[in-house]
Amino acid sequence: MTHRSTFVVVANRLPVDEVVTDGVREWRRSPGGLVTALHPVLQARRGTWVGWAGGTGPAPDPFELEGIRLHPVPLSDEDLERYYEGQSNTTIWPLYHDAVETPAYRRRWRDSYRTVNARFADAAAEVAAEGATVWVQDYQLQLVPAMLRERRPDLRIGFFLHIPFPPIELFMQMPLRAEILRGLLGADLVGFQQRLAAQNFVRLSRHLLGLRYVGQTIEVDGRQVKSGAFPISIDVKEMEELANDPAVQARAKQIRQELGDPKTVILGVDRLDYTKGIEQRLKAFRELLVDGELSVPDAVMVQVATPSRERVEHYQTLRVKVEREVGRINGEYGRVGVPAVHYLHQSYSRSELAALYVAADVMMVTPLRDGMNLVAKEYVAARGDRGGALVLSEFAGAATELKQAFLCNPHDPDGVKDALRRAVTVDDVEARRRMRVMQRHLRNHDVGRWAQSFLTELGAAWSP
Ligand code: GDG
Repeated sequence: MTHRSTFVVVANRLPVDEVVTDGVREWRRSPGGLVTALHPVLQARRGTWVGWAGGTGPAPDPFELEGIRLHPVPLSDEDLERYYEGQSNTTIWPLYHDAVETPAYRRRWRDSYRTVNARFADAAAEVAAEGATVWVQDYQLQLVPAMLRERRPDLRIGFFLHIPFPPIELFMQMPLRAEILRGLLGADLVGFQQRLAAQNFVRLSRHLLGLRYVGQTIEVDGRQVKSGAFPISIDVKEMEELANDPAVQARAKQIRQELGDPKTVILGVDRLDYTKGIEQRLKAFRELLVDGELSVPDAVMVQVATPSRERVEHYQTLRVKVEREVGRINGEYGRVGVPAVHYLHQSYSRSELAALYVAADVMMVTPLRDGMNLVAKEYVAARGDRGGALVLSEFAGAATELKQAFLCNPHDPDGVKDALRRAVTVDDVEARRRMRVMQRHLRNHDVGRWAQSFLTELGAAWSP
């Protein structure tokens, strides 16, 4: 018989990876703020996480790992192509990010999105105990709240969107628009990263469905659906400890040496995604080299671009563009043994990332649009009292909180150049002052507090 939980998380991906050591397969918890934040609640309440385990074909049987029950949902190759790469990442992802790439719409992707969302709703309905709290995550599963309410009206349902929610004019493009909105309105609480996103959502409910709202609460079929901003964060303590680990400190020194002991190390860390503004930041760096305001080997740039969604066409095109630009900069400004841009299309361990944060004088986070951007927060947490400067796009959710960063508009090349110039030349005292203020903010707003405030607003008991 299925074990039923009073607390259930539903997300596209399970927080585990399958690893094979010496021919033996086992599951390992994958790192990440969401799972860290929810782990204590899941553990205390014998909670269940519903999600895809990776791989296609039949799903593994439900299992338990470190006190969490994991309930895999299967995806076929076709689901992966249509629901995940198609509807989720070629329709919704670009549309919700201000259509910085043109979204594509296909009937068969929508059909698959519906089918897969229903499969997740069925799984959640199966594992949730009477009156349980179910927390659905992110843009891949926007139909789940309504589908779940239909199956299980006794549940308390929360939904959190990790990416931006677009203004009415853009949202209205989507053929699935009314169904998605009704899907979200199946929740009791719909959370966003930003206040503006929550406003877009309530206005849209009036515009598209003629619903009434008071403040951030919408009335739907006699129910009250609350919405609001719950800016996500990181496990601040974990990143501080990691950055202070002697091995990480030593590695940071070694990285600087390997880079040729430059005066200024400029760093970018992103999934290779067209929303992240990687080309814009390379352009700013190149122009400062052209103008002679920066020169190699005094200043070098390290760009980690983690492989992501490699079967989606927009991502393949982006990779070509970024790599062409890196090649161009290195061709013109590198020297034998000293490239201007160290470009790394690879994945790294948490500790290697922390070492890079510690090694970097300037961190560039320049997305054209980003729900939050955790890299910006990780850099600040990793700095301790070492100073350093953060160049941050106004279009990242994080900009609302990290006001002492060097803010810029990534669409304006002169603005990015100016912010980079100021970050490179800021004096030590001023740099430390800015970093201290941002650190204080993060210590009071870590991911645990994020989860707690969402669940409290949802009316779910936080402790068992
Ligand atoms: C979505 C929203 C929102 C990156 N490369 C490696 C690696 N990373 C880690 C970073 C960071 C995470 O991945 C990326 O998080 P971001 O927030 O920067 O971006 P998205 O992936 O687009 O996340 C975003 C977030 O959801 C949470 O709500 O902030 O706006 O788009 O933690 O450190 N980690 C490892 N190796 C890598 O090579 N281990």
